Amino acid sequence: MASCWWRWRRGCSWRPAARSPGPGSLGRAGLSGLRAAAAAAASRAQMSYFNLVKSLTSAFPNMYSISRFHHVTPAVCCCSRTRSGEKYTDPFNLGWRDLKGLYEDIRKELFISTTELKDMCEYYFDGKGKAFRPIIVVLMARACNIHHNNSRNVQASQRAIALIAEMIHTASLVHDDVIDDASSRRGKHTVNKIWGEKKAVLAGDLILSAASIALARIGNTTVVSILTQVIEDLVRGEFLQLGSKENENERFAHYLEKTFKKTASLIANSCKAVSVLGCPDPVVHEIAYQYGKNVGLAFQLIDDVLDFTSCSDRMGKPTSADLKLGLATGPVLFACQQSDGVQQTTYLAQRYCREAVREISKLRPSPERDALIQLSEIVLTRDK
Ligand code: GRG
Repeated sequence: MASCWWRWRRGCSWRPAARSPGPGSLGRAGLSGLRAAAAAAASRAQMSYFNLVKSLTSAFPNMYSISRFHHVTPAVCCCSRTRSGEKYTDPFNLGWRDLKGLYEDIRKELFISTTELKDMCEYYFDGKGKAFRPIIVVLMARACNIHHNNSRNVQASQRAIALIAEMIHTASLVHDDVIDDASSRRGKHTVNKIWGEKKAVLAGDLILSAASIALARIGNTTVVSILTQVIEDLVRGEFLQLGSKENENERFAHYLEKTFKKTASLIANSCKAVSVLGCPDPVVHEIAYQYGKNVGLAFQLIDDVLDFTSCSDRMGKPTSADLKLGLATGPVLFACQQSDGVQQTTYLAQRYCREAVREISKLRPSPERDALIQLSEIVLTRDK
């Protein structure tokens, strides 16, 4: 396996790819919580397989097919080989060429004179995040540009989308930590813990407004409406998370809708935005969107698995957090109607990644397209 950009950046180790994770491989911190929650949930009600199918297919008739769920084919994505025939490329190295100065440029966008507010808004733009979203965005931009007219350059407006995506993401993290009363993120105290909730909300607002100004400056109304949809989705996703479904049948659909809105929408729509800027073909826009959506869903499913299987030190934030907040994520929801929630959630993430690979493979071969394929494997094997 090629060197992973975020192991390279942050010195983290790989989780073994979940080729056939037996029950023994899951017994790490937080699993006892999973089992307890799963047992409690299972004793409350047994969601039948049929009802699960019904609830999922009715909520997302076009997005989700039950045949993707409970699938025990143990293969990860078929993405360990380069498809363009060119040298095996590391997604981070390739993407980072267009992202040099990313955080300095974001700090310029923030342009705040008040010292305290400036410190709060710049707090997470310290280079310690994975920059997962900007990397995907610039790789997608290049892949689409090459597909369209063999152009090897990322346009300034496309690079701006990478910055904007990271700013929207960060603003939502600041707000999310207030809602969850979280005390640590990325291995340090949260903004709300240091400056208090009220100021944290305002800092999140300011980052979001700076992102909106940068978006307006691009001057493309289609792109503006694509990315403002993300902001609506983030809020609606967070709102969905505040509620729960009494009806067991609706719980999984509710979880997947929340997952799309909270995490996948930003990745899907940022990918779509750069494709619109780089290529006039709506078919390409849909490929970019579908790739981002599927990778985003897989990313969040693995995030939910890591909440059970990883430890706080590695994640840089508290683990088992979802259970403590009373949130039933994939591992618990699957465990309600069969034994192995973590494994089934991982399989589901694999299915989404395979779909992402299928979509992006429709573009003309390029190192950037291969890097996006590789990135989907990194999503599955990341350990933080
Ligand atoms: C629009 C400002 C605004 C708020 C909307 C609070 C809220 C309402 C939305 C929250 C959305 C949210 C925080 C989703 C979590 C997504 C997620 C998986 C975050 C973790 O991403 P990583 O692992 O984090 O990429 P790093 O720290 O590496 O950036």
